[in-house]
Amino acid sequence: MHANDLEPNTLFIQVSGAGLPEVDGLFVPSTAPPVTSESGTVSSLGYWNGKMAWDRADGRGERSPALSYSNSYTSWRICRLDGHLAYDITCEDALPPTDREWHVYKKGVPPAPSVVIHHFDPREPLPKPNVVFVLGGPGSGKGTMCSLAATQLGWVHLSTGDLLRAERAAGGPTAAAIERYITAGELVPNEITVTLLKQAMETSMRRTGRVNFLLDGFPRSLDNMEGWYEIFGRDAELPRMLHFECPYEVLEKRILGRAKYSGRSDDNVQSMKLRFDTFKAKTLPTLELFKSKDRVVEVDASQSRVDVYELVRSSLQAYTDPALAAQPLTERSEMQLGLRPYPKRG
Ligand code: UP5
Ligand code: MG
Repeated sequence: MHANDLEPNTLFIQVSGAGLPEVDGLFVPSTAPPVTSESGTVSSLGYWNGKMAWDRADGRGERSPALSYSNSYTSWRICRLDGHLAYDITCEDALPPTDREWHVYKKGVPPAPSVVIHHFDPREPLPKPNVVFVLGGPGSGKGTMCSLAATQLGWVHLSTGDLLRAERAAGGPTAAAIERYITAGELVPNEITVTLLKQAMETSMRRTGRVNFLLDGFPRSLDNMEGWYEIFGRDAELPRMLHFECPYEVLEKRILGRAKYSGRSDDNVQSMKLRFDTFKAKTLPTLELFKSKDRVVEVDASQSRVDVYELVRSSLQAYTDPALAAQPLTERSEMQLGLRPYPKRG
């Protein structure tokens, strides 16, 4: 590939836990001038040996780039402050691996470091996300449609219900409380939900660089909305909302259909009724607020999945990357849309 075809290197890398202060730290896109490497490859700005490369952010390293790829050894390498190699990992990955252990170079016993790639400079505040709230009764298809928009259109799907269930499964100090509220079909207190949501949005933006968010099942109450304002400020533009409208009988039928495989403690007739009551009492006032500010797109969610998805796709179109929108449906998306059967379980 010609050097001019390379995308600019805009990534940041955080190395931590090496136990070597001369290795741990933040690495920024390399500013080393173009030069011919040991394998004869001419580098370009931010690159070394045809792959992205980084310098230490504190400028204290002897070698530039300090984190780069070696063609001769087909390995990624991290230097110590004195310029000697500290860690390496043999592979041809385009970016330094973040999911495997790095080897201590030649000798020594320090632990493998944790390597995290950031899409925004971690020293700067994050950019403003572009948020669309997705509300609708239990079983209205929020999860299904948001998941399709994530796979097909590149939106980040965050379901507050899923975040709460993951937190419950992690068994932290709030797990028991979350379990009580969910099974009773009631709303989990704001401090828990809004904190999880904020963390998930930040982590996702840093790790993926994506700023288009579908927040599935939020805000479920005016109280949730207060929590939102506390994080994003009252002056920020009110997000838009997709409202999935669907009669109760259809919702009940879908939830009971899903109960056969979902394993959810609230997928039963009794919890379903309580969830729907909570939706009417707590969530509909939020919807009214958004309607009064003209921020709602109504989606008739009782239609077929294909028709509902078409409405969702067109409402998100203005903010969707056209190249992603033009992709054919994946097999999984076809299954989610009911266009292809799910594989039989063995
Ligand atoms: N299906 C989907 N679309 C279909 C269509 N068009 N035609 C035919 N079938 C369709 O869909 C449900 C089922 O219907 C699936 O089998 C699907 O294949 C089929 P799904 O996409 O799962 O619907 P969804 O709207 O996501 O339903 P869900 O049950 O997840 O909605 P809830 O709002 O009840 O659940 P959530 O996970 O958001 O919240 C659970 C609990 O967490 C809440 O009750 C509450 O206790 C707590 N919570 C909070 O306290 N605060 C929060 O902010 C969020 C949650
Ligand atoms: Mg859901």
